[in-house]
Amino acid sequence: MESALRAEFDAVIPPHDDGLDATALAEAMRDADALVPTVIDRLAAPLFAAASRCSIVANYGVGVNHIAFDAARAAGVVVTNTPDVLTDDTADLTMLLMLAALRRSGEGERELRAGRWAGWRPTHLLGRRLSGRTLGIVGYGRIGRAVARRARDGFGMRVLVWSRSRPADLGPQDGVEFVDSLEALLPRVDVLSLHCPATPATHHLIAAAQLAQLRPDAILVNAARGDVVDEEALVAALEAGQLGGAALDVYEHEPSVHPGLRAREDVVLLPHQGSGTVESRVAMGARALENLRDYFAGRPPRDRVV
Ligand code: 8YV
Repeated sequence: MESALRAEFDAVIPPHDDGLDATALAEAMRDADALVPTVIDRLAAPLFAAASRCSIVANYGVGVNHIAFDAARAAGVVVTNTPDVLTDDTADLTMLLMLAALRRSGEGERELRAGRWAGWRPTHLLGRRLSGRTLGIVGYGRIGRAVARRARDGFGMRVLVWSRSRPADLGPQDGVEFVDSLEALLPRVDVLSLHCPATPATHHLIAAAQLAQLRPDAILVNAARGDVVDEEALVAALEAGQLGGAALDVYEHEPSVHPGLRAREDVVLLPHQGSGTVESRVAMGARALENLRDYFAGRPPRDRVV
């Protein structure tokens, strides 16, 4: 992306992979016409309230919950994201999380690397089968649909879906059952997988009351955003044996991860790797660039969210 950006724009690219703090972000927005942030750049409301030259934030990523988009809208700043190009990789990683939790692959690898493996035994590290189980999907956007397809076609799973509003185009061709409420979905699933955006309405959508409705052997999978789950409540529910495990790629307070999660063998923990393939990351850069190019050429950017 770097050379493509430089070819078309007078680009200032930090010499490191870290996010920018509020001061550096304010400077960037004051001095540049456009900003390309990532999920680790917190674009809080005051940054938009301050007089700045920046008129477009072309986010590198699909989730925009790190951007105060009401403030962006009020300041007349356009916000775009990079959907589609990371859908397959994020859905693949979601399947990996499900398999890792049910087949106890983290436990197995930790045991082997620690030199504790004593060889094959008939009852050693027995997991549970993913194929044929019932999957509950919360949020039926691009990624939710891609997970549903994989689960149904690849693993013969029964797929139940709940989202805040029933998708208008949902039909028999989807091969999923739409459930009217989250409460009705929770007790029916073996695996609950979250694919909704992080908004005020989805903050702690999965909290103590919802976790208590899951089956005691159900697995919670989250490759969406950490704060959709009340992490404190999740740890308490796991400790109380209210669910059978969790497999997470995102956390409430990244990069810090609740010690109660890190301590548990029945929890799979990945460091926000959903779109982490060369293919996705290159395509995300190209998509952000395309949005910038269109905007500055006076065309509507295809991925405008604000
Ligand atoms: C990205 C993501 O790696 O696109 C998203 O919403 O969570 C990740 O896939 C990250 O956002 C990049 O900024």
